[in-house]
Amino acid sequence: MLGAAALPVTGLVRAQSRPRPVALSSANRFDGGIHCCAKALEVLKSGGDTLDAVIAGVNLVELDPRDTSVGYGGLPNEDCIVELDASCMHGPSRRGGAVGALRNIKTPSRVAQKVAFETDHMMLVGEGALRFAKAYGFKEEDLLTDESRTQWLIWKRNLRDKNGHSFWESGVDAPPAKKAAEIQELKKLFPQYGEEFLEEALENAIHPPHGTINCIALNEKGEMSAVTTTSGMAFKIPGRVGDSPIIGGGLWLDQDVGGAGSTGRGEENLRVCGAHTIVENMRHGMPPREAALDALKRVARNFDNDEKRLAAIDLDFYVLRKDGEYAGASLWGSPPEKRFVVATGERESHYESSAYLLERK
Ligand code: SD4
Repeated sequence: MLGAAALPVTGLVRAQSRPRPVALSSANRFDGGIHCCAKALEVLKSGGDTLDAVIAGVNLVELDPRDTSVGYGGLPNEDCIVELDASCMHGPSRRGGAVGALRNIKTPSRVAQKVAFETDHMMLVGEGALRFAKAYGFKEEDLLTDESRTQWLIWKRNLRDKNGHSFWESGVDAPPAKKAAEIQELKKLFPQYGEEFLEEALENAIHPPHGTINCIALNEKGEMSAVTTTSGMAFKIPGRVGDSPIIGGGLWLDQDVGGAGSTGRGEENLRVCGAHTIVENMRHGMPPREAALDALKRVARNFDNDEKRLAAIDLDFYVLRKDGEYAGASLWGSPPEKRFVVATGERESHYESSAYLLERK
């Protein structure tokens, strides 16, 4: 128990008493994190395994087409194909599994769980991951929705050459469209969508969004597990994987210490090996909040602490220590306020504010 011995004294005191069950996750739109943690806690309370708990939680979000950053309905790559990434770690067995660039399967977290427990490997990608999933009976399905396909089309129409031209518009000599004119144009082209959706799609075309869900759980026996699942960066190069399926990057869990996971720009997280760094920080005595803020400081350092360059980046960590202490921490604070979700034996699924390193002026 090297890690536990390195925990601060307060952590040790709590760790020795019976820990309360805790489920922690990213917030996600449409209260995705709230539903995820409620489900995970329900499984924990009924005596289910911690990995089954977190996976049951994130499955709700993977299957919800409204969350365009995870699973079914996730925004596609630049070829208009949805490619999903997921990883999981199971504390008691110390096993882990991951899939990258997996197509046509709505629940990549479940495939990652199969990789962890049914193979001698840690990670399967692309075509091989799909064949593996099908061998285990996962159904191949189209992961695009009308909404995600339309968002891709609006992104495609906004790609231009140096002269402001796109083949995806009529009129060779059409001038670059102004945003207001573009919305009117889009309203004509997609009359089935409201202005709010089209405004969002246009914004997403200019600043491709990110999302992802990470969930970490602790049961009353002190066992822990964690999962991260995502459709990755919108309109990415086919085959691109971010941090979510990289064990140690978008997810890390050490049964002796705790777990951490991330959402946000995976490339920057990978450059600091975020989740692993945070757990190691806790092993050496940092509380969850400080452990995550330290990892974020390393991200800032990679940009010479230049806030102008960092302004283009978002990165968020979620941390749960073995004794039940937890934190969320983001590179940037408000606005909008950064939140995470937690559910415990004492309090149902609710939002809490994340700590942050930098504040937008
Ligand atoms: C990734 N962290 O693939 C994930 C999802 C994301 O911008 O937010 N991408 O990097």
